Amino acid sequence: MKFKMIRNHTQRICTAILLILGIVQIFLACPQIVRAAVLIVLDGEFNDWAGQACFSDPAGDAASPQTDLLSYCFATNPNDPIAYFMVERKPSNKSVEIWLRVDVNNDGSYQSSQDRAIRIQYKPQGNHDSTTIDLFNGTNQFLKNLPDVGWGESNQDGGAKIEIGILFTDLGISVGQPLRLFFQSMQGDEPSDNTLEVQWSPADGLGLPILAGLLASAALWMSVQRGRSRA
Ligand SMILES: [Ca+2]
Ligand SMILES: [Ca+2]
Ligand SMILES: [Ca+2]
Repeated sequence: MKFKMIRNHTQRICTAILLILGIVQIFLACPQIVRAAVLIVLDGEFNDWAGQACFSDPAGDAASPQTDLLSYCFATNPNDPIAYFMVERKPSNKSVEIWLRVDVNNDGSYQSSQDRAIRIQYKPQGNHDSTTIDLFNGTNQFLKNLPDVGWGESNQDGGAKIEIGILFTDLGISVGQPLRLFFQSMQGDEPSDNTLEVQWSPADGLGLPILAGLLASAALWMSVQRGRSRA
């Protein structure tokens, strides 16, 4: 009888260990679940956007080549309360005004005071860029200038791509909050090119805290099994 109890106890411990090892193996086999393959860095280099959520926009649907948007992406880094965005237009050495419009309260309108609009005045230069980024709310009220939150390609690099990072607090959102967004280029005072609207819940993704949570659950399960075996 005692031998059977010891055998059952050993089997439960082995099962729990296998469960923990299985969870670890799943995360090791899928490193993108644990962390982004590459962290987004605001540095004017755009290889970090490979594999992130990106959407294309048709070429030739704008009022001018320099306002013709071609793609946009969005991402977050683990444990980093910043929403990162990349927008690409046709290569050009001309300046362009692009708006990132965010439906913060996710009600299908971009015109309430909770909503946000980020104005990107992108001016590519010879070997650098001079870009100004300002924050407005949905009623077109200026909130503040956002210094050092964006980096665009220089003319030498094509003058096409810009990456920006906006603090969750500046967007007025909390982690995981669903919102809608789209990019819009301007030709003078008139919209030239609108991208498709997407819905997104900026979050840290499945990071180490979730892995730790799963391991804790496995440990708790093992502890409960131990308790049952003693009863
Ligand atoms: Ca970058
Ligand atoms: Ca376009
Ligand atoms: Ca809204």
